[in-house]
Amino acid sequence: MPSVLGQDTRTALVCMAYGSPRDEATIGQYYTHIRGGRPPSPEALAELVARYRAIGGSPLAAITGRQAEAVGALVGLPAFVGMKHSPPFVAETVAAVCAQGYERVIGLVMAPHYARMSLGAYEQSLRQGWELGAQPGAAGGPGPELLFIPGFHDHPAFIAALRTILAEAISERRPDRLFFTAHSLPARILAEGDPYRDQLDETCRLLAASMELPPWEFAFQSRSSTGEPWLGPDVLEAIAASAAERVLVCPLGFVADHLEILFDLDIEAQEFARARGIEIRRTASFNDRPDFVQALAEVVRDALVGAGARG
Ligand code: FEC
Repeated sequence: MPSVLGQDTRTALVCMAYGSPRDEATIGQYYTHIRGGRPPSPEALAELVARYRAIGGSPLAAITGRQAEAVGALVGLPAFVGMKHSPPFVAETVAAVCAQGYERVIGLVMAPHYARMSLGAYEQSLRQGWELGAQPGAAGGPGPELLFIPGFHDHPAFIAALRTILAEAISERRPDRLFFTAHSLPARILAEGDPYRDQLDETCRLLAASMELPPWEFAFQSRSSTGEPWLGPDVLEAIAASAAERVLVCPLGFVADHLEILFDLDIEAQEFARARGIEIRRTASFNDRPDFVQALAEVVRDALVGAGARG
């Protein structure tokens, strides 16, 4: 594939994703990291182990690696991977990249929508790693410039890629109701003025404005039990309330196959639907589809052009 930027040897691309346990033995460690260092109860851990077992382990790490490699090749930048909750951790990756003498490090999260708890936390880890790796003397210079991409929920190339996977699923069999979904978060983020909910609405609005859709609504999925209210409506409750018989779910908050897709939608939602005589299908995950990789390349290119214009 031709590079959209030409070869740039001074800039490195760090692609970031949620992370997943390497094997069953590391699920406890991973879960503890997600919970900010607090180990889960034995019951909660057993329940998570059962979910990973049901999907045969998560493909997320392998897919993120392929996405990073493909975007890097397209934009002509060396690409590295850093994970939020499992090795290689974002901060460690960035520290190592900074110490290699690059003049600029660009951080791209494999998640379209900005929430302080999600993209904001990736940015923090990125900055921690940058501060470690850009210490005077680490690379013999002042350290690289850091450029963080705060999502791509309204980027025209991302909207176009979504349009393609939706058109594919709708033409295969027209649903009588379409549900857009994204990961739920604690409801308190709304009072804190977090942009997450508005960005999700904006993605749906842009899609609806650019193609003819079946009747649709937005719902959240994959909420955790943390003892506080999470954003709703939950997708399963919304599906049941809709009385639809043929449902299509488009999880537009996610860009790869992982536990929240392969278990929450493909196993849990399917069982829920079967018990009620509802047919549920979902749109294909982007993974390393060429149209999505092309969209990510455009996101990176635009960020570099914007940084050039500002600098
Ligand atoms: O396939 C895999 O191995 C990883 C699947 C996975 C993805 C993912 C994405 C997001 N999460 C987000 C927020 C939270 C908050 C909590 C939370 C908890 C979990 C648990 C697992 C898990 N998440 Fe996740 N998330 C994935 C997996 N997530 C496993 C722990 C068990 C459970 O609660 O189900 C609650 C933390 C707490 O307990 O304190 C909050 C957000 C995303 C989407 C953005 C992104 O990808 O970074 C937001 C994939």
